[in-house]
Amino acid sequence: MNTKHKKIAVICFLIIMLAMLFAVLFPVAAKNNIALECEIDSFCGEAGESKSARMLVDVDPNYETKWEVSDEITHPGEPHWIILDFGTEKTFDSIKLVKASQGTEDFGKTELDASGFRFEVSSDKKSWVQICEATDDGENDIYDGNFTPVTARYLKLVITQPERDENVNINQAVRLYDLKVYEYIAPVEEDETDENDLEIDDPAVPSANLTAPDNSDSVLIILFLLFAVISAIVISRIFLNRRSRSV
Ligand SMILES: [Ca+2]
Repeated sequence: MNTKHKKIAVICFLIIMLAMLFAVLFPVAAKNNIALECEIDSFCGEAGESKSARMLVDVDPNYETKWEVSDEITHPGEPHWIILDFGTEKTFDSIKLVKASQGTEDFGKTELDASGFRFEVSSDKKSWVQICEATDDGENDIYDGNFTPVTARYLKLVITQPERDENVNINQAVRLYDLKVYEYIAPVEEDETDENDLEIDDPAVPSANLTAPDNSDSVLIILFLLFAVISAIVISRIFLNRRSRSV
């Protein structure tokens, strides 16, 4: 392999590595988790202060804290539930729920993973609209829910199957380590038409008018890739120049 081929190989390698790095970093940077700013409006119970409802939506990158509840006294025969309050109406389009087996204390215990649950939204806590539901979801240790953007103040999680075993008592303990709710950001180019569409009477009802594809992600990815190519060329030149001097 001559010097020219080595140079091309180094550039290709650096482009791939930088593109992979941006691909990992980009989704994190692009999404706003509004659950971090919410208040816990109400919940069915909690297994002590160290496993409080707040632990479901705290800053917990390594999944070290959990909300756990197994209260059969307050709601016998009824599902566990929790309601988040965003303070004002927010528009969001995806949810990420981290179950027991991904958490530090229960790591690998897939039998403890909640397998049935649903999410509902409301702006008055009287009229609720279901936005997504999971049934027999025991094989997934993390649940990713994507749906048509909804605008609402309250988000309710109802657990219908607290563990992987479908025959387990509905009041059996449920352990959930993290819940993220990602805010929907409307495309910039959607101006006058979208403003009119957003004036809906009941913001809790999913609106088909808010489903326009978001092209901003593609533009940013292209910019990142261009930056990766330029960075790779610069780095490879420095690297090869140093090698040629040393030789
Ligand atoms: Ca947590």
